[in-house]
Amino acid sequence: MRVLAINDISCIGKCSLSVTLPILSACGITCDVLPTALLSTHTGGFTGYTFRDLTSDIDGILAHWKTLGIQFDVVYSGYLGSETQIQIVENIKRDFLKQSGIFVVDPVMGDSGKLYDGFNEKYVEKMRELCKQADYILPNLTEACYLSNIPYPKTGEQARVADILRNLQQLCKRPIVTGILRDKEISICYASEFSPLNTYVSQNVDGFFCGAGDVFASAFVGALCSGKSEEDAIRLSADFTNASIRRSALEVNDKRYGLNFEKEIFTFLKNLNA
Ligand code: PXL
Repeated sequence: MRVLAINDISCIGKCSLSVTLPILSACGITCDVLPTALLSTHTGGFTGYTFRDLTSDIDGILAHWKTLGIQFDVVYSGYLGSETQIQIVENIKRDFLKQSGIFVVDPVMGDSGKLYDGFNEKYVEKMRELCKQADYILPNLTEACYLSNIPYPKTGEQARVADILRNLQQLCKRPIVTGILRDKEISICYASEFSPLNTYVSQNVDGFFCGAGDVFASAFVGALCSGKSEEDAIRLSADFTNASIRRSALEVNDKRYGLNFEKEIFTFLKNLNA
């Protein structure tokens, strides 16, 4: 089983490839990487970070891979720095994903109702095109609202989850929307083969952690690659993410530094292999 993870390297802050590599390796899966950008930290809450766009390296990397005849079982894309990089990922899916392979898109663009630094509506439009190529998309609620053209819920309002999923299904058959808050609960809502609206509920822990979406998505890919059904993969990766958040709420003072997911890997693997 060979996964290609396309994502940035944020040197500090435990997100993107820094999260995906250890989680997939722990699952016993080969994780090859295509770094999209090199940042001194991620962009969530830090100021003054450096950002090196690696687009100009990618053509040469892909040309070399072609000479090796490499093909992937899974392509999983995350943070992409530009519309050009979205196009490159579409081409990678076409050229390097096995016929029976799985394409997972985490449309990393924003959180808490807002787009991250450097993204705009044109980028969202291009991301919709990429989502159309995907087998699974894993937006958080903010990204789901942007992709589905439904306003992000105001304080006290509930998210229009059924509408959001219906609109997302016009892009991709299997949307999985994370981070839907209701009272003391946080849910993942998804459209499956069996029903247009399924919900997996966890207890919410106050505080926003950067990289939680990457922990969830990486574990989801790891579980799928371990032969789990979509439903089981969602449950296992949600439990792992939730346990990591719970631990970090006690251990991490500055939430920008990401989740202490490392010590939860053992339990995740035990559940994965139960
Ligand atoms: O975890 C999402 C993410 C990934 N990569 C970069 C980010 C963020 C979120 O802020 O800034 C560079």
